[in-house]
Amino acid sequence: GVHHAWWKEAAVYQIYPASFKDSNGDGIGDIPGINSKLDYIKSLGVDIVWICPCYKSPKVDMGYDVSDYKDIDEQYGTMADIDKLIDGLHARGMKLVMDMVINHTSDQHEWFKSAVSSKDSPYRDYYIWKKPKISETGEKCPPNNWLSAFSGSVWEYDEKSGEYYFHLFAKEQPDLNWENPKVRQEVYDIIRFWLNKGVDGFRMDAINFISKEQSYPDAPISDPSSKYQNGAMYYASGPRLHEYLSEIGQILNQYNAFSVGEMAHVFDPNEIIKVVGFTRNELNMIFQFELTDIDMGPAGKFSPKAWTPTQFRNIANKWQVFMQENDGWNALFLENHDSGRSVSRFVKHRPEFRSVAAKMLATFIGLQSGTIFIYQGEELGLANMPKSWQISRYKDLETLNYYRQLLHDVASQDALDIAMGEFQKKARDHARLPFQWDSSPFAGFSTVQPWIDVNDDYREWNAALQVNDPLSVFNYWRSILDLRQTYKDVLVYGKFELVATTHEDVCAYERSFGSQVALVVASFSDSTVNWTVPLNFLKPGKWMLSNYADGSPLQPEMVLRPYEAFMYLLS
Ligand code: TEU
Ligand code: CA
Repeated sequence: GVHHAWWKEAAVYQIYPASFKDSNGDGIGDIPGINSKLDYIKSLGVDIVWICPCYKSPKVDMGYDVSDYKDIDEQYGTMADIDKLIDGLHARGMKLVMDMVINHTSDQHEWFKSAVSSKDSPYRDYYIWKKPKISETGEKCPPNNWLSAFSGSVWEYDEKSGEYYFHLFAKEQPDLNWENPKVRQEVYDIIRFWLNKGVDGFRMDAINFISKEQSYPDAPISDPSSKYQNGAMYYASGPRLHEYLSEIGQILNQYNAFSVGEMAHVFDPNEIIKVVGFTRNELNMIFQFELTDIDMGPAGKFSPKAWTPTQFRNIANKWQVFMQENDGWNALFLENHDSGRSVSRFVKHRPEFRSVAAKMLATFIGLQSGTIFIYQGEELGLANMPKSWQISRYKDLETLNYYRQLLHDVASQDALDIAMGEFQKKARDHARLPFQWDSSPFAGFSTVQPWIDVNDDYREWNAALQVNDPLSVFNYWRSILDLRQTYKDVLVYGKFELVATTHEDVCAYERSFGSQVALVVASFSDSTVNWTVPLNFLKPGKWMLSNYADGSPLQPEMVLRPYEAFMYLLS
């Protein structure tokens, strides 16, 4: 049978500190703000809170560029505020998970400042340095052709030493050299520091990138229109990844800590199971992005791709079956701080169905096998910024660098329009708009204009309206988390099996444990569809959940309403 573990039964709530709640009227969310909302978080029924980075940082990448791992950025608060957060969560029976950003540091970290000051610095080797490649015409070129996640080369030239340093993300985020055992000891020391403080575990940022192929070969040309190419095959699951993860896993095990790794650009299940296999002792689970990358084309995040609900459910099915057959574990999510909102991405834009569609997506993802992650505002069905918002209202460097690159390449108006259409779906800013607490000015997030604009719809879509409305998206998510706790055997540990459907827009699956069977149905269609229920489900059952006030009774031939979703418990 499936191994039991406390972290398999948990539901996680992700907080983006800058955008959750501002306590001191500077327009930026902060830790005291989070501390003032713990009862709200508890009322949703989650067990773990994961906060995005709030360490000292120049915030070129919103805190994913850390300049001091053992201190809190003053914009977000103090160490005492973090202690309060830990205590406040523990007092309510919840845990705190912090974001560990250890693939790279900020260029303002003391290590890098020293490393860049001289080739003889004891910290030089904490980072990755290479001599230029000399072109046929005698010019200095980057050592290879890899593309950075935020556009341009992964190599930045340092005049002083005549060498390049390596950065997978922004040039202000130099990658650490994990080949250096001293770097690993420093990182492990940071991990222990936070565990000793009482933190319960980590979300490990970009963790699969820590081991690079040491020959740094050129990547094959996958995008002929670009000067730089995707080199993921040489760093996304590098030669020493599992050695390093085992070292980390050992520390985490000593503390019985929670771990979820971010593992982008890897889709091979045989690579992923090495990280999350139950007996491997590397990480509890990872975020893999095959499902949520479904609308991304071959040229990267902002290249378009058409997709169908059938493909969507088949990808989900693939990972469900794989993990249960190989003793692994899934991290279930549709949103995070790096993407657009699920109601604006995975269903059509039909404002009249926004609430049912948000609940349908919650049903689809929330009752699968795995640990469920909810991103702040997802529990309210929050949506992307309106399409009428111009590029000048976007803030994130990923979008802006991409846009500038297009302008620099003198892209056609068509190409710019296509890019804008993709930003409207997938830009990271959508998820980073201020949390919508109530209908007061600035959505109750702050008393002043926040660092990023509040979405236009905050008077109709906010927490205050939803917490007391039994039919709200918020209370629907509550029911899902509640069902997962009440029916742990079947909904946490039970078997997953896709149910064959006669309609391409319908996703149906069953979870089962012994004679207990849960049937979950989710329609991705914005019109009514006919669905023939397989015979084996036509037995006495208990209706448990529906996103329409009058849940449909199970019958041989069903007419599912737009985005209808429900769960039945059969026995
Ligand atoms: O993201 C890592 C990552 O792989 C990115 O390519 C991510 O997929 C991209 O942001 C998608 O738009 C992590 C963090 O989640 C992200 O916020 C950071 O910017 C990044 O690491 C660098 O630390
Ligand atoms: Ca503040």
